[in-house]
Amino acid sequence: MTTTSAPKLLTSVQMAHFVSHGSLRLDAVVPPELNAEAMEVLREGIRAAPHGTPVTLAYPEGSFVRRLIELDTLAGVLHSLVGPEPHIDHHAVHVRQPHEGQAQPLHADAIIDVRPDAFDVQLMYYPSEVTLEMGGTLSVPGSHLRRTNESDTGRYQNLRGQSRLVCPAGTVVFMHHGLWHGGRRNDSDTARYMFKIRFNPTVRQRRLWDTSDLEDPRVAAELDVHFPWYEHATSRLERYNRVLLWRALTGDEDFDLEHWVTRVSNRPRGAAA
Ligand SMILES: O=C(O)CCC(=O)C(=O)O
Repeated sequence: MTTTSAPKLLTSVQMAHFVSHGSLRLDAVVPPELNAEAMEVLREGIRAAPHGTPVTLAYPEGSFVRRLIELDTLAGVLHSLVGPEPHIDHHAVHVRQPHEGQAQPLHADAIIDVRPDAFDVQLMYYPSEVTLEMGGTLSVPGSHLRRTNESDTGRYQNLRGQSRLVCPAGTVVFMHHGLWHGGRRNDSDTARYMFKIRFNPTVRQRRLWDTSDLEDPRVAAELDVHFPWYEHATSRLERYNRVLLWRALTGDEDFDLEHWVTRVSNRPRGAAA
C-alpha cells in the first residue's frame, strides 16, 4: 500500500485499547472533500472483488477507496492491526433508510472463530454526520473474544455499557471481526451511509505498531478494563483471553494481569526430590 508520507502507527496503549474494547474510533479523520465525493461514490455502489483479493487489485491506484485507505491515519491504523498488503475479505455499502422501521439484530461478522493469534479487521466509514435518530451502529465493547456464532446474540437487547454510534462526518471505526454490533433503526428523514471493508491479514500480527511505549503502565490498565455488562465469572475469562491475545501480538510469553494465565499454564516437569 503506498502513502504520501509515513503512516501514523498506533501506540501500544491504543493497541491495548483495541484488544480490550474490540474497536478504535477516529472522529472526523476523513477530510470534507473526500466525504463529499464518498456520498456520490457510495450511492453508485462500489464494484465487489472476490474474497481474498489483495487491496491493490481490488481498488485501482487513484480510486476513491485507495485514496481513503491511504490517508496517513487510516493507513497507519490498518498497518498496526493487520500489517502490510492485507487482502479484502469483502466490502459493503450499508444504508439505513429513513423511517425503515427496523434494526439489525446484534451479531458478530463471523461463525465461531477460534483463532487465538489472528483476527480480521473491519473498517467502518461514515461520510456524513450520524445523529442519535439516524441508526448509528450499535456495538458492545469487550464482546469480541466471546467466540459466539454470528447472529446467535440477536435476541439480546440493550446491554449495559453498549455504545450507539453518534459521530461527525468523516468518522472511521476499526472493529475486531468478533465484536457484537448491528445497524440501528433510522428514525430520521435522512438515509445513513456507512462503507465497510473487512481486511484479512497476510502476515503474522506481531508488533506491527509503534512499540516504543510497550512498558507504559497504561497498557496493562487498558487490558484490565471492566465493562458493566460482564457477568462476574466471565469478566475474569475476558481478562484471561485478552492476555492470550496480547501475548500473541507482542510475543511476550510472560505478560500477565494478576497471574490469570500464568496460574493455569503452570505445568511443572521436575520430579519431587
Ligand atoms: O449498518 C450498520 O450500521 C451495521 C452493518 C453491519 O452490521 C455489518 O456490516 O456487519
